[in-house]
Amino acid sequence: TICATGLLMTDAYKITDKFGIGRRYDGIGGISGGGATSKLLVSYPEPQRSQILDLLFKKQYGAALQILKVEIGGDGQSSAGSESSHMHEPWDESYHRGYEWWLMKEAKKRNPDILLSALSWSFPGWVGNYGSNPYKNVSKLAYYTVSWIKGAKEVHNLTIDFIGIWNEKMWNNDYILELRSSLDSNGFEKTKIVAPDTFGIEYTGFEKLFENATLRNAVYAIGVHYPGTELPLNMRTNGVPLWSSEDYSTYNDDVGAGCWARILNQNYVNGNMTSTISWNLIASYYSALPFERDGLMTAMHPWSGHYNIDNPIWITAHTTHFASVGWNYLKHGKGSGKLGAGGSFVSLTNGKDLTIIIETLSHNHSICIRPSLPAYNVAEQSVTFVFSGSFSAIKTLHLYTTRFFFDGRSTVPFEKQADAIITDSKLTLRLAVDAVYTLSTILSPGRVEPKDIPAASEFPLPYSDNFDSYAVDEGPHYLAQQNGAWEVVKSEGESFVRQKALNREIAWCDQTFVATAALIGDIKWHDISVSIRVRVPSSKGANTLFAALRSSFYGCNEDKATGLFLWLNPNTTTYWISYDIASLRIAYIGHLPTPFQLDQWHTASLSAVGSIFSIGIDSYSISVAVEKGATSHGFVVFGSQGYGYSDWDDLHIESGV
Ligand code: 147
Repeated sequence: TICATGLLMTDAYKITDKFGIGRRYDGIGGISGGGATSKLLVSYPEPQRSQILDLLFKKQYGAALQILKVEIGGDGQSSAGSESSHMHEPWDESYHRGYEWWLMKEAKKRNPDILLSALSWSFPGWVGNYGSNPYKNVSKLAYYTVSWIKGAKEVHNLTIDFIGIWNEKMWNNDYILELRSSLDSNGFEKTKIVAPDTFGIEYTGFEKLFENATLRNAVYAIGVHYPGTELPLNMRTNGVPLWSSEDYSTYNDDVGAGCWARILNQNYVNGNMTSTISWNLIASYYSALPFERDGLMTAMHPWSGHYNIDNPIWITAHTTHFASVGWNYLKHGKGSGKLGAGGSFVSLTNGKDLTIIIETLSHNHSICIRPSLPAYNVAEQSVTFVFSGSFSAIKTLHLYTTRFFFDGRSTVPFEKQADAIITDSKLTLRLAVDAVYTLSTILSPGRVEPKDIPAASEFPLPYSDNFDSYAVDEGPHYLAQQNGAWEVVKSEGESFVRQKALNREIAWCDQTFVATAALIGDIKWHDISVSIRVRVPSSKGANTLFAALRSSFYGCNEDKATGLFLWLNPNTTTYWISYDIASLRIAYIGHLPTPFQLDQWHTASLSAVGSIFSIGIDSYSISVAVEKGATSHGFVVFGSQGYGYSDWDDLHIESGV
């Protein structure tokens, strides 16, 4: 508000605990998974990999996250890939698959207080008796989930603090009760249930569950997704802790950082939510997969070590460097609320220390992926904070600022300023538009970041992997499984990668089409050659295999994948070439001189140069002219139609011929 004189009007805001304090602060977190969002991170070289982990987890350094939420892999596609289940089948159990165990341990090394949370997106088929409903036998599902929590403890010495039900699908009251009692009887009384992890209208009605005391006691917090900072009144007032257990999912430029700043404050101010968790933790998947760069920072060039410290990292620091889990918010009107000329502020305290976080993000500079953001205005303003209660004696507060400009000037994130001086228990600050301010009795070093981050480079060609350098169950570098579970197997002196899912999973994606697939490389590849050895075991083998070049559209859109596909049918001579994964557009059908034998390694080669696609199977080869309209560039991909084992070894990729 600007007075007639041109001076800014000053609005006053109380900062006090005199009339009690607000809700308990449960922390800011990031999600690894849902799905495969950290796939490329694990392949980073040192020292970059440790630098990135420090930026995410180390206390008072970068984002200094307080919660790490991971996917419990279910072998099915869950956004940017699939993550391996700890039990592909009830008899195929391992706690050495994927990278979430590794990530949780790295997070704990950097912050022993970080809280761990876990949630399933898909489930292996057996959990639901090979149907599509995981709640068919709730004790089976509880056994599956509690086995994972037990594995975390017994194999990795990780304590899981929070566990969810099923990401963005309907919850089930019987299962919630079964899970609670199974956790308790297995010694996990302290593992708390957060539910239902659904969004929009879907969680309406969940609060009714709290009319039942047993259910109410089984659940620690209501976790909602993408609430747009608002919750229905009956949820806001029923006293149960409220979390935005998945939020953000926005391209991590400065508008994304603005989104994150606005929701971190306003999830509490408007919705009484006391924890916000970012999907995702780090954008560490190929940029051509869905939801490019929707993480707090970006690390998608492991071959070069290049990464980006995006500003959502420093926006997180504005809160996490200055408040711990277990602190309390100050009440609305007593230290938290909206500002007169737009924007918001929250205060957090442990009874002695005080932190105030202010954001003045304008509408167009803080739009998130969802839901749509109603119009509002923000203007430059002057604010006066009036301190009383436990805070009346505070004389100075450390000050940290982030100013976004959106006019070509670059953002200076999380910068330490001169301390703010409180006079007569009052502090007046002039607030710019599109800025974040932290005032705190706690001191932080401010922004300190690694120097000399290597430049980005293209995926290195030629590229070979004989899969000999991995441990059993490990997922090979850069090979991004999209459906099924692609793991290193060692048998009879050989080391190779096997697709291990045998049955259709209880899917998270809506698609009904089913193919296992793993991709590697660069969406820009057009003239490219690949050779790989492939074998289908006679026991539990897949029915139809494919290898493809120039292939695009994965994630939940795998059914729409296009490219140049070679298909092989074990035990027959028939092969075919298609322009899509669904084989709707067939280019050629041919016959091998001898049937493609089971239990034998065969060499498949594919090469695309200009409009000529050449394929070879062992000593047989043929070339076809690629039709107009076929996809001109994309990844190298392998897989099978339907489920069953397929073995892959000696991958070699080079450009051109
Ligand atoms: C969420 C998923 O839980 C994440 O795994 C990831 O896919 C994320 C990407 O934005 O989205 O799923 C949602 C899908 C659709 C909506 C909300 C969440 N929606 O339409 O509101």
